[in-house]
Formats: sequence, structure tokens, C-alpha cells
Amino acid sequence: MEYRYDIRNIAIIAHVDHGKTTLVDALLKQSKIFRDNQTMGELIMDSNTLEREKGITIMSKNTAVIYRGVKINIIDTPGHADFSGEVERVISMADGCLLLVDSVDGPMPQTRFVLRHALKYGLKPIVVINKIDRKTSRIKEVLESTQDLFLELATSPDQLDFPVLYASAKAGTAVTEPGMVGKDISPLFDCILERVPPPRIESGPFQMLVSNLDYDSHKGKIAIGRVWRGKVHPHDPVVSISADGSLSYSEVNQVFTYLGLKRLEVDEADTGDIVAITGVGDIGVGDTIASRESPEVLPRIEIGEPTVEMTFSINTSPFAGREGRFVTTRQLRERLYRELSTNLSLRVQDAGTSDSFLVKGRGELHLAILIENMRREGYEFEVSKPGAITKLVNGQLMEPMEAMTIDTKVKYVGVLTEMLSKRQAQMTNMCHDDSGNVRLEFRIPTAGIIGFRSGFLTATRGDGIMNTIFIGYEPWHGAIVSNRSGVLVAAEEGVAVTYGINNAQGRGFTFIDPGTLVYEGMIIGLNSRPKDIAINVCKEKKKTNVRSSTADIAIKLVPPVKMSLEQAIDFINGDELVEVTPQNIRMRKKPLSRAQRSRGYLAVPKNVTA
Ligand SMILES: Nc1nc2c(ncn2[C@@H]2O[C@H](COP(=O)(O)OP(=O)(O)OP(=O)(O)O)[C@@H](O)[C@H]2O)c(=O)[nH]1
Ligand SMILES: [Mg+2]
Repeated sequence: MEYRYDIRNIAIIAHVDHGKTTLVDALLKQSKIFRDNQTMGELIMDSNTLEREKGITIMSKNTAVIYRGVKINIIDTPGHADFSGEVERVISMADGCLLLVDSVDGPMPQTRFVLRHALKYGLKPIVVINKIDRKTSRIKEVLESTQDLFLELATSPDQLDFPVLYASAKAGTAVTEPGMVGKDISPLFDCILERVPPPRIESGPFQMLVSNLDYDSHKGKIAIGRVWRGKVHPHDPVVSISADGSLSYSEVNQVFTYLGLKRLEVDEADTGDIVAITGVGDIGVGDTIASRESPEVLPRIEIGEPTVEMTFSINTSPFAGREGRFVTTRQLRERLYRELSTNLSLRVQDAGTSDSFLVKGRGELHLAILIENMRREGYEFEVSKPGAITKLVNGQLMEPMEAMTIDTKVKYVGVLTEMLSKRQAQMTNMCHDDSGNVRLEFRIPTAGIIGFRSGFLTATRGDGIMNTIFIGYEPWHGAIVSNRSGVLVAAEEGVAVTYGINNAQGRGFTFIDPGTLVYEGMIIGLNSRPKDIAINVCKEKKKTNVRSSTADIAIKLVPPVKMSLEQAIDFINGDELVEVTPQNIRMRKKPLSRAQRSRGYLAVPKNVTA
């Protein structure tokens, strides 16, 4: 057997925020592929605008560095469970992985998910206990629980023989023994060269699996993936094999390999390397590109099922068409179906009506990112409350379940367990430390998580972190009734004024500033009572001739509660919608007029989570 000793392919995997992208920064900076005077910034791989804004990785991405003459192809992956599909998509490109574990948090639910996945694909793991600079780090315990995790997940004894390094990705240092003082990241580089197997050379006709697609306005679609067999050159005639087995013939235009943040155009790329090629037009992630002489398909990428669904429809509010560039059903359909070629864990189908679509994803955030991207591209549409995807198995209704981990203060345990028990959650574990911190673990139906996030943040006053991960289907636990209060609804169309909003504030919280355009049925606040009430926020104070010494004192409004897109999606009930445009995120009742609302029109989705 021959190997390419000049290459290593590694994926960096971990739970969210354990420091993957920061570690890639350190690997890039210290591999000296940048000139000394070049400033690089932080979290360089989180290059997408939403990633930078949110400080999380959303898409898996490739880079490469050279260390001691060996090219290390690095794949940075997201750690948030909603983007698990991104890990599944790219993991097969690698021969080894760096499993990062935060030295305070220890292994978390997503650590288990990504490790199980990496082991399934036979990746050689290197454990990196990260953030050892943190004052509260518990290196010994974290290492023990990581070893336990391996014992549980390993499928062969050799998977238990993994090296462990201790790192501060932020400081750019790694050491081989705890307690050693680190000076740079080279121990990790050395470990990668030593322990990650080099790719095996498979000679024969060219064959690659497409793990990612990019788009360039000049070059067109760019297919990215690992070459599994043979070599590829510019102008090679190739065939791509899609999910349904159909073949499409084309010619490679350019071939690139990775170095740092750049792609280098090359005359030849060989087996084992990760390449980007242009010219292969009609292609999706998961497809095989092969030489025409031997068009054999590679195993398709396995992607987990979506668990949450929402309806996307054209905007039907009275303000429809005013703010978006793309507003028609045709445009909405085209955009949603286009997303499928890269967003592998997403599903789209035409819903019951001609102008709405059922979009299924791996969680609320997965769908919210799609919505936010579309809104920024100029789309205008409306979305429903998300629902868990139930299914019938042998005549029994089954629903998705999640493991939920909450890290917070002991003083919030009472209120959280009460809120969660109403949502059919069962506590499975609780552990304290000496400083008033607690970790709670629950099993909870996905339906119980929907609409919980905002209540969670309020209940813990922002001092809580919640993580959830899909664990499988179980028989339906029963309806989860929303205990949100009623909403304050605008009574008529117009411009909201201070006086009107002040009236509304007598009833509860408001969401809008004076000067906001509103329409009848638009949600402008949260009532302090269970029922919805309509309020005329456009109403001016009556002018009188009588002078009063107090009447003209300026009204001081409480600042409005401004909701983000994710918060709005989490907030609405089954008979409400979020209206999304490039400029605004509005919430509304489905029935807009008072007459319709009072008729008790109620559109409860089939999962009965309203
Ligand atoms: N103290 C300390 N903080 C770190 C270290 N490494 C990363 N961080 C911080 O942890 C946070 C998350 O880091 P990221 O690199 O974005 O984590 P990630 O694993 O890429 O996160 P996702 O891609 O969203 O899953 C950032 O605020 C980093 O500055 C470290 O070694 N020590
Ligand atoms: Mg990241």
C-alpha cells in the first residue's frame, strides 16, 4: 500500500464554543504562510457575515497549512447541534480529527455526537483539552470524562489509543503534559504529522466526492471535495453522478488546491488531496465526479433527518410588496429549492396551498439562519411557528426527543424545573459545584423546546446556557400548551404615536417605537393577561381648549422590547406569523381583522404545540 506522506487531512470537531475556529487561527498564524507584516484578525474562518455577527460557525470550511513540508488540509466545523449536517457533510474528507474539549465544560452532548460520527468514519482522533488558561479549568476530571466517552463510543480497541494535548487556542500554545508551560502550537502540529494517517494512494481513473459547493460570478459553480482515486487536470472530461443516478457530462475547467485562505490554481491534483474544481455545472453536494472511462459512484453522504418544520409563504400582510425585491411565489420557490444543493439537512416541499412551502430543518436556528440570509438577499415572505416533525410508526404517533443541558445558577433550578415539567421534560441528572453553579440535564420532546428559549433567558436573567441535541423518536407525550400571555394587537392601520403606545404600555410590554407603521392585526406588544387585546396605538391625544398645568408634560415611554428574528420565531403562537422583509421583522395574527379574530379563528398546527 502506498501513502501520500506529503499530506494530512484533519477535521476539527467539538461542542459549540469549545474553541475550534480559534485553534484554526493559531494553526494558520503559526504555520508562517502569512507574511510577518500581514495582520490576520480573529476567527478568520468565520468569514460569512452572519458567522461574524453571531460569533458562531455556521458552515464547515476548508483551509490548509504547510508544516515541515507536509500540507495539512484542515476542515473547521460548526459545533452547534442545529448545524450537525455540516459535520456529516465534510467528515469523510478527513483521515483524522482534533476533538476539542473545553477544560471547564468537559464533554457536552455535541462532543458525543461529533465523536461518534468521527469514529464511525474511522477517523484517527487526537484529543485537545482546550482553554487550559481558564482559571476554573478542571483538566483531570475533563480528561477522565473524555476517556469515559471514548470507552462508550469506540467500536474497536485501537480507537482507545488516542493522544491527548493540552492547549490554549487563544494563546496559541499546546503542551503534551498538563502543567507544562506552552510556547507555541508546534506540539499539536507534530502530533498531527505523527498520528494522523496519511491518505492512501488509489491509482486508477479519477473519482471525487463533492462535499461542498461554492459559487463565483466568473467561474460559476465550484465543486469542493476529496480526490479518492486517480488524478484530475484542467480540461479532463468528467461525468457527475447525482442522487438519482443520473449522469451529466462536462469538462473540468480549473483545478485548485488549498493554501491558507487562498485557493491555488494547479495543473494537477492527486489522490488524497482536497480540491476545488470548476466547469462541472450541474452538481450537488454528495454527488460523485468521476472520469468518463469509469463512472463509479462513491457512497453518498449520510445526513440525519430534520426534526423541525415551518411554513414559508408569500407575504400576505397589508404591507406586502413594499420592502422586498423578491416577493412572488415563483421567486420564493426557486430560492428555497436552490438552497437544497448545499444545505443538505434541509428539506423543502410544496405545502397544501399554491403559495406556501413546508421547510424542514435540524432546529430553530438552522431555519432562522436560512430566513435571515434570504431576508438580506432581498426576499420578503412570512413564516409560521415552527413545529416538531412527528411521524407515524406502525400506527403510533412518534415525536422527536432531545437531550437538553442547562448550565446556570442553583437559584434558578426551581423555576426552570417547573417551566420544563409543563413542557413534558424529565430531569435525568443534576450536578452542582461549590460556587453556586449547576448543570441540569433533561429529556424533552422537541415540541417542548419550541417557544422555551425566551422564557429561559428571562427566568435565568441571561445567566444560563442551554444546549439541546436530537436523540431519537419516542411515542408522542401529549400536547404542550403554550403558557405565553396574550398579545397587544394594533387596532387599525396608521403610524403609531407616543400617546397610543403609552396607552398600550398600561397593558403590558410594547415592541414598537413611535413613528412605526402598523396595520390592523399586527402584534405590537405582550399583554400581561392571557387574552389578546386590540389597542389603537395610532390614537393622538384629544385636543382640548382647557389648559391644565400637567397635561403637557411629555409622556415618557418605557423603551420597547426589540426582538431578533430568532426571538420572534420563538415567541409566536400557532395562530400568528412572522413577516420577514429586508427592512423589518413584524409579528402578526393570522386573522388580521377584529371580526375574524373574534370569530375564534384558530389555526393550530398539526403538532398541537400552540
Ligand atoms: N480562555 C480561552 N478562551 C478561548 C480559547 N479558545 C477559544 N476561546 C474563546 O471561546 C469562544 C469561542 O471560540 P470559537 O473558536 O469561536 O469556538 P468554536 O468551537 O469555533 O465555536 P463554534 O464554531 O460556534 O462551534 C471565543 O470567545 C474564544 O475567544 C482558549 O484557549 N482560552
Ligand atoms: Mg467555530
